[in-house]
Amino acid sequence: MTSLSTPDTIALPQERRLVTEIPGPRSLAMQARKTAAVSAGVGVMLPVYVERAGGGVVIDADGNSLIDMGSGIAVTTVGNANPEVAAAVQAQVANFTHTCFMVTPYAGYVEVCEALNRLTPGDHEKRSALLNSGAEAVENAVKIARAYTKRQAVVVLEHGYHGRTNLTMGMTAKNMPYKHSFGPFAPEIYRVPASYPFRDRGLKGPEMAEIATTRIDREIGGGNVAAIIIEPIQGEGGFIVPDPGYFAAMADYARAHGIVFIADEIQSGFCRTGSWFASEYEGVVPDLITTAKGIADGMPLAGVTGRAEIMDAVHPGGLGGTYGGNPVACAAALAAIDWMERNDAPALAQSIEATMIPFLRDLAVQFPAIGDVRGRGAMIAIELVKPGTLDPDAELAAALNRHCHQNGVITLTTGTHGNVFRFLPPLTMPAPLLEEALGILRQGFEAHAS
Ligand code: PLZ
Repeated sequence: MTSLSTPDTIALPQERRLVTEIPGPRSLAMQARKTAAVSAGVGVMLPVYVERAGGGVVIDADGNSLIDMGSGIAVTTVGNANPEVAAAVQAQVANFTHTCFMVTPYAGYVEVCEALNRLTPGDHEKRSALLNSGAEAVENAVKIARAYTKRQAVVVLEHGYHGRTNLTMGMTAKNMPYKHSFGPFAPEIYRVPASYPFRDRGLKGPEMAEIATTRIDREIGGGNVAAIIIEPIQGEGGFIVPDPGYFAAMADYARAHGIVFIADEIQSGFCRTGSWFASEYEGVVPDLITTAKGIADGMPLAGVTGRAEIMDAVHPGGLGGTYGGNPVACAAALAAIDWMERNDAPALAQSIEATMIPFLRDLAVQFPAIGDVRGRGAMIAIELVKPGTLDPDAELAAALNRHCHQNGVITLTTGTHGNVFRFLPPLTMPAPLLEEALGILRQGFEAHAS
């Protein structure tokens, strides 16, 4: 088994190396203990038990070194156990682990809020609040929007994903596995069409926005809506990049009706898409923005950031939680953000896109099962269909996923129909490893696709 040396003293070899079947015997033994100890409701996609990770690799209990094309679902953007983040966490954890910011505060929380206010789109005056998870950030954004507007309705999109708590589960589109048998859901949630260029039969972004806003006018009334909340690139829905103009038109509609426009950038934010925030691609300045995932390299941290007058509309004490903005998570975030700024993280994501998109387009010419190639930066996907149709091919996505896993590449599927194969490499992925992962994907197509 790999010896556990500290990440800042010995870099992990950046290689794909398989020494057992995937999963290997040690992982399988642990998976048997998992089945006996952990609720069956908590699923595991690939039961390799991790011992170390960094750069572009994950090393398991059997000594296999796998290429990481998932970043723990878009979280370890600056590299798993990034040495600078690890050092900041170690220093903080040795000083103090917790006080509760609402009881006796500390500078790290304020500094993360200052960074969020500075880095998010728009140069207006902003405020932030820190929470523990993406779902909690979305819940708080809705609370804030309702307090500010004194309205109740919340508008979300088809294919949207916002979390697994009761409110955010209701805001999420997909039944299985997120909602099935877990109702009743919170009231006053309304779903309108998204822009999904591959499936909109030629309808353009502004036309899809017209359909969505007409629906809001007719069925809810714009004046009753507290918030419209949209992922600028839909993540769990299938890495759906809206057609140009859709996102901006929805923001314009919100502004015209006094509705708080919230961008859920939990998956697309923090340089993942080749800019700091994906809202920037349409020049949209959201009223509020939710962040999590990439903000702190895996330490649990999330934020809501937005216009000062909206964020300050909540009564004092109305926002908070025991752990929100935990000092160790804040230290990680400050180190991760500093790394992103010094290493021009948006450019790193763009260079991943520059490698992946041409490769996948080329693959799509060879394999017509690839109906669509899309995404930005290091958030890239292919949508798989029965050739020549729009019929989703979830079986092929599952077969390719298995192929990649068995050959030492950690990949993920996504999408309302489970037929989207997605890539979320860390920005520290060495170029040769990225090429190697793509080569294994090609072999998967050769073995499984027509
Ligand atoms: N909003 C846009 O992508 C989390 C979900 C994984 P939490 N996406 C990964 C799973 O199956 O639970 C997500 C997101 C967007 C909100 C969330 C929720 O963030 O930190 O998982 O609560």
